[in-house]
Amino acid sequence: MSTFLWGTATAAYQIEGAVTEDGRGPSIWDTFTREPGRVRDGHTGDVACDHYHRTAEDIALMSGLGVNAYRFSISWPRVLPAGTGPINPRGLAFYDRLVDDLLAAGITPVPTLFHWDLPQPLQDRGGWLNRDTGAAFADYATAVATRLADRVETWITLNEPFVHMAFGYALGVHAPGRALLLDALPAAHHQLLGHGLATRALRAAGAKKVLISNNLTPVWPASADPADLAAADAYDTLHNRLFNDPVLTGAYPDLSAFGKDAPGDDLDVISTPVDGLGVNYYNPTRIAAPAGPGFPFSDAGLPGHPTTAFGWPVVPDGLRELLTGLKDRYGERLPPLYVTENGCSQADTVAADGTVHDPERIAFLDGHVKAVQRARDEGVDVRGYFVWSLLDNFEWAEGYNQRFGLVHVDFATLRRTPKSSYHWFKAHLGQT
Ligand code: GBH
Repeated sequence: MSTFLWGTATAAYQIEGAVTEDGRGPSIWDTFTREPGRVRDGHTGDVACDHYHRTAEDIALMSGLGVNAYRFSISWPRVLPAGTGPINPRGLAFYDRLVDDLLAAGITPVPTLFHWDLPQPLQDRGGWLNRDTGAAFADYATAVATRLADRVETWITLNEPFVHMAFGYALGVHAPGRALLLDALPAAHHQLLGHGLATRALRAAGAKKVLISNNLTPVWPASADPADLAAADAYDTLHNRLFNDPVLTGAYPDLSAFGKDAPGDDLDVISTPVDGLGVNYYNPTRIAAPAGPGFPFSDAGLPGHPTTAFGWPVVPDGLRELLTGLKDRYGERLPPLYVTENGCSQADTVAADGTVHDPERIAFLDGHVKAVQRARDEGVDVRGYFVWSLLDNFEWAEGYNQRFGLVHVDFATLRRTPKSSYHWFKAHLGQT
């Protein structure tokens, strides 16, 4: 039996800063954050947590926490500033050192190749609406794995292609800020194609395990009314099945509720076997019949539960339901599961005595870790759990206004302060 991975997760644009250093090229988030009105308070990732210059301190924080794994993302525009073409040696060297330093600290590196920071030159050619981006992604995967796969065993291709498609291309609330509604669907297919091509490229370069991390949600119909049931089924198709079925079964779900034909090509590449499925879980979603034109469903909200600072409902058993539901749906085709993100934002402040007291986060993590254990008791093969996040960081359209870290960051001084949840998690790991 392999060791259960207990870790923390971060993403490059959310923590690194140093956006013009050592030859890094611009990403779509550098562009988006400069457009007025896109991000709350006009915040950008220019400095973020300054992790690029504080990796030693951040690795020490993880050593102190006692985790055995770290999920981070590699910035494509640091490695390939133009998106394709020549490698930027200084960009790749940063991750090479990071991997060495993690291994020296006894922490297994688990890199994600794409966590939403597409090189801007590729967006100028359509980004994920352009099928060539899939091939470019595979070349980038080759460049990184050729350098790191001698030491990195487990790789994640994409982070949450659903959220990137929905927020970035359908609704326009994330970079690249396109609001194409259902015409965003090609961004799903090309991300999936990129995932499949990159999976093959990673293996060819020596990667042992390849995962994709999908943001998944249990879908709860608002009532037993057939219109609500049909809407819930449509939402489940779009949010969960669109990015799981092609990878795990080689077939798209029926998209007729969206008035679309599913793509018929590339499924052999997309369904290249993976060694695990990354599951990012935040909350269930309650769905009702559409309230107007546009999408064949509407979000009914989920009252009656505690909420995070973001207003998201806290439903720990939703994670058990999600994990067991995957086993029920995919059966023998389901690879081992890794919870690659789970966590909550809270309005954390440093008290006069220098401590950060976050009992709601402790309750959140305790409830969700127990839910994972219940799923394992019910026979689901779960092999890892990563807290989102190690540090408070740049929370996309919310800027620095939502704090998800086990470690508080004062964004004026960049001072790190472990929260009480950090001490709780450390003690909890000691018992597992
Ligand atoms: C992840 O996305 C990202 O991978 C990560 O970068 C990010 O920082 C982190 O989570 C925290 O946001 O409207 O109440 O039903 C999470 C995607 C999409 C999950 C919105 C929760 C809606 C909650 N999220 N979703 S609700």
